[in-house]
Amino acid sequence: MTYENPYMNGQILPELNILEILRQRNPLVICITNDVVRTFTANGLLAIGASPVMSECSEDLENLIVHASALLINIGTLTRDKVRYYKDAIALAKKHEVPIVLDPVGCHAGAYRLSVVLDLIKTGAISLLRGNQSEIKAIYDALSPNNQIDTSTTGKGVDGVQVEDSAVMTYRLARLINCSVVATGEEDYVSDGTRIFAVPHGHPIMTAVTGTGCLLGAVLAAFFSAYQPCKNTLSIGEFLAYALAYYGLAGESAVQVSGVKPGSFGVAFMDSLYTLDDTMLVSENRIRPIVVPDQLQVYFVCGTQDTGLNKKRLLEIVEEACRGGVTCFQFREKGDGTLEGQQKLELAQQLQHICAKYDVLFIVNDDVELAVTVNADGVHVGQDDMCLEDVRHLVGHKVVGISIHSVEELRNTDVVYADCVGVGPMYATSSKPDAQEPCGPERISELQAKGLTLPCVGIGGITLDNTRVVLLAGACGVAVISAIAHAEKPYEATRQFKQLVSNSQ
Ligand code: TZP
Ligand code: MG
Repeated sequence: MTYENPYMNGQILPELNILEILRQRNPLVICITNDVVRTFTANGLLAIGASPVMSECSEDLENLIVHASALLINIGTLTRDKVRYYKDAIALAKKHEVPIVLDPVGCHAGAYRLSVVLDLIKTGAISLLRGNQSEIKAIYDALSPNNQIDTSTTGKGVDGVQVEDSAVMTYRLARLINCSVVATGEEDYVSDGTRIFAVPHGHPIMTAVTGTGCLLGAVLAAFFSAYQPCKNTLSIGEFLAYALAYYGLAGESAVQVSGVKPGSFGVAFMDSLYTLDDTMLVSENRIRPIVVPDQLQVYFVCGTQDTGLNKKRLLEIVEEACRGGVTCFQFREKGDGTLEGQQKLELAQQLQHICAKYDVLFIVNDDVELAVTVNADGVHVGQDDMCLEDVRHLVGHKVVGISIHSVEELRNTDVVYADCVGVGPMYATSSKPDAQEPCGPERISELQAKGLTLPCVGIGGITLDNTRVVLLAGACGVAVISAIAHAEKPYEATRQFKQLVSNSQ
């Protein structure tokens, strides 16, 4: 295997046994799928250790659904009768709390297909939407007509949307329809509406064997049954990223046996799905965490030092801020009288719970151990804290943020281990007693001119009045403490920040 993930070299890898759990559970996956791929899908599910059942009518499904771990709906060979059946199936799965994976095959190619897919999504019962990037784009464009990802500059059609665009689109669609989204292509993207991960797709020969995309939908459905035991270590997004990594790796190892020959590959692929194990999945480590600008639009930072050491008030403010539309929250508990140990941990969990409810990224300041213990979405460190390489090794695929104040600091920072940057203080601030001299928004442009490409936020003395200037200087969002924490109405203040940042992009 030649793939190198620059983020992760030498990482201390978690002990995961996803494939073992999956195989032990032998989940029953009910497949309502297309005429072309039935056999391939059934064999593929058997190879990964799942149990396939193809079902073709509601009466039959009603009996089967009670035993099911997941339901796959793949609209590949659509007929008018089937649409009725899909809807019945969704209602049944919903009633029995069975996760549903929808594969919107070809919905970018025909208006009728697209309308059917949109109807099924509208039920609000889909747990995961899995399509290729063109299909995902068609759905995104249909649901978000004023917010299309601009591909005109890339000179490519729908099959060639830019990498970054696909990640953004996957994230936005997941939030829009409130379910996880997987967009496959040369690189696959997955988002649960909070986190985003990129995973290499495997080998190009996979696209020459019909059914490999459709089987992936079924495989992802099977993986749902293994999530519950992993949920304290992995977010659903990261868990699904492991499923994609497994599938891609199986493709790569199969080619080594079969060579680039579609017929032999199909057979070798089944064998690889069957034999690949957790040790290989974890050690090959194909997963790359991604942070996109959208996630940093309004970044609220707070701890009890900002609420007169009042824990209850902090929880209220964070809930208001989440409701008002912050995209990211950083728990920064620092200074005289602030909480430590068990009390800090419990507060972190309460805050995390609030953030999860609103799909807001939950980041812990400085305390890498706490971030790992509570399984936060990420950690943010300063120049004087633990070095970035060590942070990355400890937190795996979590978001890693770093504070950078100057070009000199940028030179001394191993940015390859970070996902996003806080630049500041932009202006004078009373929230950080040891803050350096304000550097002004120009510092962001300066750092970018010196090669900083990671998404960054301006922090320090941010108000509604200076937000635009900070964005114009190159920030994709603003990080604030007092302008929200000390606002008379934190909800209203957040809404105003959100509106301002959204309108400026
Ligand atoms: N880092 C640089 S300035 C700052 C931090 C944590 C404080 C920002 O607080 P405020 O109230 O938004 O100025
Ligand atoms: Mg720090």
